[in-house]
Amino acid sequence: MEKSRIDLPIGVTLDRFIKSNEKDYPTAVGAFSQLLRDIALAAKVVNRELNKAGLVDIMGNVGNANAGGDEQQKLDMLANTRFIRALSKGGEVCGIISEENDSFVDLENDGKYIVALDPLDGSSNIDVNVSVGTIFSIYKRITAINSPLTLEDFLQKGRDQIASGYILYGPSSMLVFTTGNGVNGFTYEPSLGEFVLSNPNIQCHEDGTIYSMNEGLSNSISDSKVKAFINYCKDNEFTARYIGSLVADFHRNLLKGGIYLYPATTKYPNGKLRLMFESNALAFVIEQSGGKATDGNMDILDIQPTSIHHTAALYIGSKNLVNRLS
Ligand code: P6P
Repeated sequence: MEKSRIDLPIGVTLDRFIKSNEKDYPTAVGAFSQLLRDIALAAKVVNRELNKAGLVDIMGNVGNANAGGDEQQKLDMLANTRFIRALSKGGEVCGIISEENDSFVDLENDGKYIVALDPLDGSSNIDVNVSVGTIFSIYKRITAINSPLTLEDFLQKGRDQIASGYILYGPSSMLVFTTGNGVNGFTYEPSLGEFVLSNPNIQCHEDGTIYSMNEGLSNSISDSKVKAFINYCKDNEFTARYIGSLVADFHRNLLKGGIYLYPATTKYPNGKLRLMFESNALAFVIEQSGGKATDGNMDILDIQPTSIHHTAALYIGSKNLVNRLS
C-alpha cells in the first residue's frame, strides 16, 4: 500500500548532507561546510527575487556591459551583490572573481577560500521567463593568509577546484554540486526554505542523442570537426535542444545524456564562454559524473587561465559524444 504523506520522511536536507559528508574534508570541516551554506543562502535570496521579477522594477538591463561584452541585466547586478554579500558575511572566502566584475574583489578577511562566480548565467532570458542559473567554483587561496591577494590566487586551473556547482532557477530550483566525491542534486522546498536531496550520485550517460548549439552561428564556424559532428547528429536524427541558458542545457544533458557545444566563431575566435566563471565549474561536475569537457584540444580542467575573463571553446556532456570532437 502507498505510504501516506505522514509516513514519508522530509528527506535529507543540505545541512544534514554536508554534516554527514564532512569526513570527506577532515582538514576543512567547519569552514568549508559554512561556505557551502553561504552559497545556498544566497541562492535562496536570488531565487526569491527571480520569482517576483515580473512584479517589481527589476527586469531589463542597466545600460552597460560586463568585461565579456554581455549587456548587464538589473538581476545580474542584484545576484552579484547578493552572492558577494553572503560570502563576505560568511567570512570563509577571502576573494571573489565574478563575470560581472572587471577584477578580483578582495574581501579583506583571513578566509582560506577563493570563489569564481557567474552570478546569473543566461540572464538575457529573464525578461521572457526562461530558466537561468548561477555557476560557482571554489578554490583554496595560494598566497599566505592575511597577505595581499594576487592574481596567482585566482588564475588557477580547473583541476585545482575543491568544489563546484550550479543553481538552476527553473520550474523548481535546484542546487547541484560536487566536492570531488561524485555529484548530488538538491531541490529547493520553498515552504521549508531548505534544499532537499533529490538526485543522489548523478551519473552522466556515456552516450546521448541530444545536442545543444546555436546553429544560427553555423556559417561563422570554421572548425571542420564541428561541422562534421553536426551532420552526424542530423544523419542520426538527434534531438536539437538549445535554451540559451548554459545551466539549463547542461542540466538536461547531465540527466538525460547529450552534448552542449559552443565552438570558436568569427565573433568569438577564442570561444564565448568564460573558463573561470562557467566552463571550469561545469567541467568538474561533468567529470565527477562520468562525462567529459574539452575545448576541442584538451580537457577544460587542464587549461591554464591567462586572465580572469579567459574564454575558450566548450564541448561538454556525454563522454562518447565529446570524444567525437576532441
Ligand atoms: P548565444 C549566456 O550568455 C551564455 O553564456 C550561456 O548561458 C548560453 O548558452 C550562451 O551564452 C548563449 O550564447 O551566442 O547562443 O546567444
